[in-house]
Amino acid sequence: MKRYAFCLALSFFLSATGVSAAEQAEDSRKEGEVTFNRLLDKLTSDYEKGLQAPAQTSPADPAGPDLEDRYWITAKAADKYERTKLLEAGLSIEEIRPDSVSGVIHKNSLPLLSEKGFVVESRKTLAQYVREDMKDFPAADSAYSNYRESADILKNLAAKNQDIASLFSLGKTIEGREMWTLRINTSAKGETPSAKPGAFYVGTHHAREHLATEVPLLFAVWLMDNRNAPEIKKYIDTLDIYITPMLNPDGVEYDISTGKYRMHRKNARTNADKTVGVDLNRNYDSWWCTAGSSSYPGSDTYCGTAPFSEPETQAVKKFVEARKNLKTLMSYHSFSNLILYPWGGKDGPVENERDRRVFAKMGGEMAALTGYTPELSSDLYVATGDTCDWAYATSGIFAFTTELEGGSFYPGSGIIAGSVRKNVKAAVYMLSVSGDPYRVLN
Ligand code: 0X9
Ligand code: ZN
Repeated sequence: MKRYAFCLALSFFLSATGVSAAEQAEDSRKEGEVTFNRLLDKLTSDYEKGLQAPAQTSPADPAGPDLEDRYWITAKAADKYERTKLLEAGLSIEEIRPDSVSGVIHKNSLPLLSEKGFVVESRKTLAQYVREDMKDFPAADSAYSNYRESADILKNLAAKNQDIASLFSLGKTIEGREMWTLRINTSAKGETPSAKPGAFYVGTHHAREHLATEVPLLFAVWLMDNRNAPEIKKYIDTLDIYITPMLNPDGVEYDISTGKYRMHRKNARTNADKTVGVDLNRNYDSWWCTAGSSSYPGSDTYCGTAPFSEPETQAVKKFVEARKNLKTLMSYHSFSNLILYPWGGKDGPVENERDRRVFAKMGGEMAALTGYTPELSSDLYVATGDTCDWAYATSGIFAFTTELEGGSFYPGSGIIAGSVRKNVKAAVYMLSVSGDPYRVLN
């Protein structure tokens, strides 16, 4: 089928029958069973409860000294080159405007900014930022899944769909948590290899980007709900699908464990200087620890002591290298409404002309389905050591980063349902091309 015709069919399916097909099937489900629409309903009602409970949404005390040591700053930056330099100075860039950016920086890195001539327009400690700017706090965000809840949903899906789904772990984190992965394949189970073309969805490299767990997790639920719909069944029958909603469970739990958000981005590694965490999206072996990455352990963009020094990135390496059948990868982050594709660590697109066209085409289609903007990663800023550059460079995988919406790390649970619905469409599109991504050029 021609791409255009396929997209029309897909969007008709999702809007007219697809997403709502689960609603129609809902009545026949047993009470207590986890389904996509029940989860979305719960999210909506939890959000409403949260809004009605001022004690839960009103500002709380900051989470301790950790938030006093780091700043939310706005600095002048006119282009991607200046943004890259700011990343190298240890700023994690979270908001980009035409001539400035905002993000998080450790107090020890602030002198470096002035040494390098950067103009800091405003700054406040994260404790102040939490008090003044955050819309929500963990109690009111109970709709988001913590480690145990996300694991329970995946276990439930695997148990209820044993003929096509299985659960395994990519490996253990530093604190011994599992990186649970739902595999959907009609013949192979667990870690057994498969010759079918593969698609890999991975969430939450960055701890505080909690929406990036919900999207792949609820996509897994949606897929299982719709497993018998012909438009979906054909992908389930022919592909090898992997969904790891929470790659960084230690970081996630560290971020929420005090009952107040800690704005933690990295994993839970205790560094030599006692600071916490390595930026997992700077730890892959792709021009490691050069542009857009910091070698200062306290920095939010700290690259670690070596490429793949961390169990989480090691696990992805082992997983990807053992599966030559993988064709596509989606890594979920938040919050800039973007669909990004390589290169990210080098200033320019991938060299192979055919691949470049596939990236642009797939990025454009997924952007149209989500309402996000497609962009070459390095046009945002050059940052080395990310997942997608590595996956494409070493295995030729068409690897994308989705920067979900939200406008903040903690946009509240009201954002989840809408974000999941639009990203399910893009995720299904990725399935539709995973058989042979080069077909998008026909
Ligand atoms: O900087 C990152 O790791 C990602 N943004 S986030 O705000 N979620 O931290 C974007 C990665 C895009 N990749 C490159 N530009 N290399
Ligand atoms: Zn991120």
